[in-house]
Amino acid sequence: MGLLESITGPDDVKTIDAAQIPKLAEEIRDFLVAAVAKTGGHLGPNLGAVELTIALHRVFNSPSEPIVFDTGHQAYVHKLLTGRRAGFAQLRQRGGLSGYPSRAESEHDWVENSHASTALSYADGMAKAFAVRGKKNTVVAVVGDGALTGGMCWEALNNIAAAKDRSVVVVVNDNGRSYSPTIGGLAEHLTTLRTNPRYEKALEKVKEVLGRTPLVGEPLYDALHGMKKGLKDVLTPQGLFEDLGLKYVGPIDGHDVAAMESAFARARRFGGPVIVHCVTTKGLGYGPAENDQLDHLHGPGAFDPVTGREKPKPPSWTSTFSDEIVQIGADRPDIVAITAAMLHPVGLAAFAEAYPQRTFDVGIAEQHAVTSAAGMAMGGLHPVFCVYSTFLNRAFDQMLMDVALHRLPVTFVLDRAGVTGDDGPSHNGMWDLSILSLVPGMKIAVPRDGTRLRELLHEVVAVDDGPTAIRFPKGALPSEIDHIDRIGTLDVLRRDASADVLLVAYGPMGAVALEVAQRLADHGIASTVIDPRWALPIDPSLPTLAASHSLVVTIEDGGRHGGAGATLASALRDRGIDTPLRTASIPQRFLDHGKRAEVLAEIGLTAQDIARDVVEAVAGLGSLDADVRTS
Ligand SMILES: Cc1ncc(C[n+]2csc(CCOP(=O)(O)OP(=O)(O)O)c2C)c(N)n1
Repeated sequence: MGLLESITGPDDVKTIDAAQIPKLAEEIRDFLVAAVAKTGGHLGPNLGAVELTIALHRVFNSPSEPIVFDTGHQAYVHKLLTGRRAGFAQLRQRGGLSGYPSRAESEHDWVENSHASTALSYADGMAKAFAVRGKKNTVVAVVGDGALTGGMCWEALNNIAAAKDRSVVVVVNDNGRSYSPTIGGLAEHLTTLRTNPRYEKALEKVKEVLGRTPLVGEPLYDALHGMKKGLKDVLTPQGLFEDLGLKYVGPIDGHDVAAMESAFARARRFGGPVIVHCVTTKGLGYGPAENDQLDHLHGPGAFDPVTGREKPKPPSWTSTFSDEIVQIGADRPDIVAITAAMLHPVGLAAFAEAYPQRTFDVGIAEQHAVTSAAGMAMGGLHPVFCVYSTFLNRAFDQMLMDVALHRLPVTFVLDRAGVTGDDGPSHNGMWDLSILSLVPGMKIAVPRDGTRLRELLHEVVAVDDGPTAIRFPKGALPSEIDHIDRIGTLDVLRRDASADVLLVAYGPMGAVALEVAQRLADHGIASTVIDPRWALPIDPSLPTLAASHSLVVTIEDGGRHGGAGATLASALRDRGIDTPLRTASIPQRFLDHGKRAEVLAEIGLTAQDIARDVVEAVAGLGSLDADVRTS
């Protein structure tokens, strides 16, 4: 039996002989590569955190000493060490193991996340709770150098540093990367701490002599640390963490379990707030992930474990956006692009290559990105902020007050809008239509296919008197659907004679609506199918059309409350139009992970379910013949 197989929980990790740890680490890496190659998931971040997680579980007593992983994408090793190895066969599959920490899965997962830069605040709160309840438990927060660029971390550090008697150990897992290399002054500061040439040279010498890294507390460690500190103070006079009032230990080799155990144990004994700075290599131990400058193996789909390559992908929404924004950039020198640490995933790499001076990676800082965009717009530019729909939630107030109140021309490009599925509840882009609809003056474009994405992208960036948004889902482009007519800004996709039902389909739900229309036709119900192209503003011809049908059915890949359908319903009511309106949309609840199609089927957002619902509704209206009413 392998070592990994023998581990059923953290107690087993603690009893493994130190000499056996490298073997355990190797088994974990082999296991992770094989498992993630089959299911897809986060690879590079986990391969880099193997020793760090082993060391954490050897020192701290989870779950009474909570270990909170920031973002949670690097918690696979933690899952393996807390008895969830078998679940990896169904990682991110319906009913299987979640791709992030999950409270339902284990008492060792205190929080379930995926949105970055929260761990330190959770840890601060837990430490306060322990203190109020008279307990002394240490709380550990593990945060990457990427996540540390998020503002919440600094709000939390400000609090954590204030209480000298609350035991919070902040472990910085510094691999110099987010997806791409981590940007900004903080990243440079960490680099300075980690790569002082004289210190590095001395460390190498000491390692040669000792045959290992010196341990915290040993004279050689202290000598080296003192030397580094002296040099560091010259290079970075502010001594960032220590000036904040936080004890700083490091940098520690984040692949040396003994060194980390010693540092963690010391931090724990200290009993107050401590930063332990561990330097790791993302993807360590698996060539394709280690030498992965573009970070393809940060979070791949299924891939070939020999080459590290995924199957070639057909043109996607993201790649189509990527091509078009480069074209637009050529004609519009005022267009600038902003990403919150996701240059490649949001399709901005080509734009950055073509116009490096007009591309800004702001770190994992969505709120800052939006207000900074407002500033750029004030300065005469047209910023395009490209972000996953789910992460826009972070920046609602900035969008509302800093952009919209000032009527600034900022465009929000929302990738991964709608049900994304396998990344679980927090990754679904099901809130954007609701929050965007609340913003006065916001114009929201919803393309149904690649042609409409290109067309509407030109239209949104042409708006110069207020904010615009364009949303599209994850994955491959759907088949193109041509319109048969255009009324105002609306595309008519199908028009039956004497239509009773008006199907209003937002974005890619156009294809679903056409299938619904066909099913209705099979039941003798005539319909009109339109794609409004814009969720807001509502084209004046839409209420008129609604008034001439007996039932309006809206179909959208977004949350029900305040979504496109709800917004249209209230617009109709405001105009005194009382045509009944039904909304096919995502119910306002957190959706378990699974394939997109499985999730859509579960919530009834399929042509079959919608058609059944419409047939019943039409029968209820009593407007059609008896055959339909009783069918
Ligand atoms: C609010 C938010 N924005 C963006 C992301 C997307 N994201 C996931 S992991 C990641 C990089 C994290 O970098 P780091 O914390 O250094 O961890 P590493 O993957 O390098 O181990 C980003 C940007 C996110 N999870 N949350």
